[in-house]
Amino acid sequence: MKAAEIMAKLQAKHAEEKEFLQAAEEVLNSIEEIYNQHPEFEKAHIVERLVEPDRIFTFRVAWVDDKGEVQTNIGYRVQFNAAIGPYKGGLRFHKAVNLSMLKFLGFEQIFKNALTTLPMGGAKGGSDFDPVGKSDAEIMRFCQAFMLELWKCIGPDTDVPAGDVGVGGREIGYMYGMYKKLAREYNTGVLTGKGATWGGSILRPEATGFGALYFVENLLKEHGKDIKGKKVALSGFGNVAWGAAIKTNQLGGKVVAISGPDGVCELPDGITDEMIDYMLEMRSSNRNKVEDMATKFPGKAKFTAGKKAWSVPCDIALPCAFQNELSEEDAKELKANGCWCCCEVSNMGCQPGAIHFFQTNGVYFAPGKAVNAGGVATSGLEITQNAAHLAWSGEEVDAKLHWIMKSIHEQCVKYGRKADGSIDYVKGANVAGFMKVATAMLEQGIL
Ligand code: 2IT
Repeated sequence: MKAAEIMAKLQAKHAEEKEFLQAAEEVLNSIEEIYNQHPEFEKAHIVERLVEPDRIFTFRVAWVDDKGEVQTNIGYRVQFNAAIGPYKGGLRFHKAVNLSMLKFLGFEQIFKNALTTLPMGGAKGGSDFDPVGKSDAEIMRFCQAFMLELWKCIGPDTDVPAGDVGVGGREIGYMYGMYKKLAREYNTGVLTGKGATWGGSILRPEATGFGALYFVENLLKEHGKDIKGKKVALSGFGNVAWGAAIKTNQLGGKVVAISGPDGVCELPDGITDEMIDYMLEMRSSNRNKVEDMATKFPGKAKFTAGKKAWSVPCDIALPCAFQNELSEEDAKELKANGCWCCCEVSNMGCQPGAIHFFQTNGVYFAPGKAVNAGGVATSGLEITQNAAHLAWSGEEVDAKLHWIMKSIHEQCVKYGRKADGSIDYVKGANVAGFMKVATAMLEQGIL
């Protein structure tokens, strides 16, 4: 196969789907070499089948806001690939959600889930519902209306959604309640990210951020370095940045920045436990303003409107917010200010030009599908606990998460080691994930 030819066909077919095409191009370029060493892949048209989702559900979601007015949104579930297990992946509620965004996220999820070592296929869903400024009652009504359609598409052995941007424990609770009401089935394994008293795994809320820092630890160790005393710039202030901030502090790093759509908060003395707790309040307020941190902690957090976290000098940059949030210009600014490591925690957080710049200018770079896989991996552990009707201790979950992140790092090294000894983590993650899924597809016939 020629990656460029397949991409040209995809571009012609799905010209509007920019994010999906970007995600597909990165994977196809990475796997081209190994693919062509396996004529059986070519014969079975593995790649041509892999880039088309198994099925896509779209549906109308109508609900009534606090003023009594009717609102209409679109809901989606993209079931991308189930070669290695039931569909698994989050739900995103954000005003910019469209099919391209969910296809890119579902496609990434296939390879990420394969890297976790657990048997989970790839999926993603969500809605163009905008949580900003919504009351708790509006969030509940929207989640219930969304589940009125989604419940028929999912199930503990078919498709298990979880949270993503705009969907946290509160939203999962409202959706789970409605699922039980509609399906009259009480199997907790239908959604992950549940509350710890009703089937949720301990550490699932922290898992994406914790797992990311365990990956960073492995990467630094591989290069004879460690995180102690290093300055870490985080973007966002949501669930992922929150977990990353806690673990950075625990490992002896210093969080020097968090950010939001409104600007950046510089943290000259690092982030305290109180400030970390306040991140949760900022998120649940649905105001979407990082400036609130500076208002609450004057002197400790310095807010600058319109600037990104990447303007703050750091050793390690961790994008934790949204796709394409770090541009080539940002990468150059980071490097000029002394940054020498960037690990994507958000999905596809870096633009292709930024990745290229990092890789060709001596900045260690690792992609989201490896770095942030601890989140979905712990969702997988939640499914296991639900299936066995038991709950593991925090120590047990954390030990498994450690092992999984170490194993993901090893897979990246195995498939990403270059002739000069350096490691291409993008190639490593894509090839490792792809080989597992492609082999499963091959063994299961033409479908
Ligand atoms: O992007 C992701 O991996 C997630 N949003 C978590 C998905 C999950 O099923 O836990």
